[in-house]
Amino acid sequence: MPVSDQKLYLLDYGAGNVRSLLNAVEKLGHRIEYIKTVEDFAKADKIIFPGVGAFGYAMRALNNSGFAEPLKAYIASGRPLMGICVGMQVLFEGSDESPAEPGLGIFEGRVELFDKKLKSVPHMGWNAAQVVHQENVLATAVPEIGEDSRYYFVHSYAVPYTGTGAQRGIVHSATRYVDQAVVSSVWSRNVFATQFHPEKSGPAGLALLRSFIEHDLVRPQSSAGELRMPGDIESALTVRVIACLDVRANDQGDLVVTKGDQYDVRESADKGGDVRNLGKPVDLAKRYYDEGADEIAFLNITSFRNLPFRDTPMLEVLRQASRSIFVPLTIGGGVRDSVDPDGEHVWPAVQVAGEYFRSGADKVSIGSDAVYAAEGYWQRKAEGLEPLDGSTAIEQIAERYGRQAVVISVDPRRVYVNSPEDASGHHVIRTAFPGPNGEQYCWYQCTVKGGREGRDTDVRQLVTACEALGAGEILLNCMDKDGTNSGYDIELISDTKTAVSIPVIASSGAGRPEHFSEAVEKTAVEAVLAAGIFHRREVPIVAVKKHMQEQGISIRSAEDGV
Ligand code: 1PR
Repeated sequence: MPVSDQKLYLLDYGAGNVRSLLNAVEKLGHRIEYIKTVEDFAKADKIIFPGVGAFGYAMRALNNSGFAEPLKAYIASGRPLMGICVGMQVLFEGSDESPAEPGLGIFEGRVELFDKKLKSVPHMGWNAAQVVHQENVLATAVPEIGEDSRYYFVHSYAVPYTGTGAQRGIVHSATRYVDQAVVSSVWSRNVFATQFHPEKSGPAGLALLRSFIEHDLVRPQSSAGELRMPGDIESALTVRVIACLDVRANDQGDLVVTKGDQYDVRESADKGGDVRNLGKPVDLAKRYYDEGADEIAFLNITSFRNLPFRDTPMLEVLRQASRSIFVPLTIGGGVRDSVDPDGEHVWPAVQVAGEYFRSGADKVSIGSDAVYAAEGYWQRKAEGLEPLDGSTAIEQIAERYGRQAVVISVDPRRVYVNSPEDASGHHVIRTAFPGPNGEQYCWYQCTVKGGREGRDTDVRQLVTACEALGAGEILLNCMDKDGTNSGYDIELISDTKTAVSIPVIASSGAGRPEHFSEAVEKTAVEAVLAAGIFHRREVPIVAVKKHMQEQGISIRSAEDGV
């Protein structure tokens, strides 16, 4: 059947962002329809089954919609299915994530929580999918999965790779995350499924999706045999390089990418005092994708002034950007419970986040509201109450869309003190960069509303509370360093990195390629972010990656990104 005539369907159980996948399929020149009723299974020639969020949520949704049995029957019929992420996990018997909820049981085995002892969880970033068959029969069958390619993974649970027993007939590739080897793709007859997200894996991921859509990925019979042992699977996780775009309306009302010096985004009075304009958000983001950025972040920096999902130009930016950018997109700004200007309508933060996800975001970042949430968390603890009461945006968004979708954007500034006793109980560090009066210590004060208001909360209190509430990642800015080009605040980053077990993104102050490698080598952060030097074309992303590679830091190569 000509590819153009085939009926390609998407099995969406309403978990979250399928926009990225739709965009990727459209980019490849194909149309995809939603499975809306049980009858649609009979019409489908091929099904893509993406998954976002929790295992239990996915299984309940499949069962409640009556789709679980038709899906099994579809698979038994021999027609092709591609599962993605949780869409792969539910093919197994069950998961630690939701022990009460059995999986579809197509494959033997269970999904288990990563062991957090030696590494950050979730496993988030670009890693290799290493074909496990000894004779490599399968490597040539899906040429798009190459040993050198990197794919975007984001998950806290995985099927441990053993290379024995039932895995012989089904495992296609495995991936190492520090001390653990896990299954990264399965391939059994007409079912091909990946733990990683092809739709977010740049050109390498799009090539794999194209292969599924345009060819028949049916596993060759001859492929049973010995598999590589877990110890042979090498670690290949890369450090992510993220381009960040601070977006706001300028004085003419147009949305522009701006960039401040220590959060002040206006030109000096003698230059007119206008909001600095460094380019158009979608154009700039596309440029960074083409140049090999591993992730793009948009921060809607004046969203505390108005309701973000009334902010249709910003949503339009996201929609347009997500049509041509196939790496993860984060959006921040205004993710909080909001009241309509008429004072009648309350819009819960989870709804604001939902609007961002539907417009193409993969993650939302929460700034001010995270500080208030952390303050509430510590208050409840102090009062002997249950600190996790489900009331915060972090808990609600993590529950609905998965914790990997919740990034905490931290906007701290240094408060210098002469001794730890002067810090009113806040977590202090001894600094190698003394304060203006020779103070040897400092604590990091959290701010809200774009740095306009300081709070009586320190960064350590914020990040530990947010991790407990369900956040998946920390975007660690620093107001003292922002826009200075003088390098990251290594003291802040090191201190924060040791306080949490979720990934940390170093941000603020990058001015030279050496600053990126310094942050990785000294603090072991999972990702490095910059804004100004990329916008002003002072240092291109490839130069940063080339330098990091020369320093022996694992990065996603330019060929994979461009
Ligand atoms: O509080 O949830 O509504 O979110 C508002 C978001 O907007 C927060 O994430 C906050 O960081 C951001 N924001 C608010 N005001 C500003 C400002 O600059 N006036 N931007 C602002 C903060 C910091 C970084 C920046 C890095 C790297 N920008 O995102 O990109 O510091 O810069 P550099 O490489 O040039 O040094 P909410």
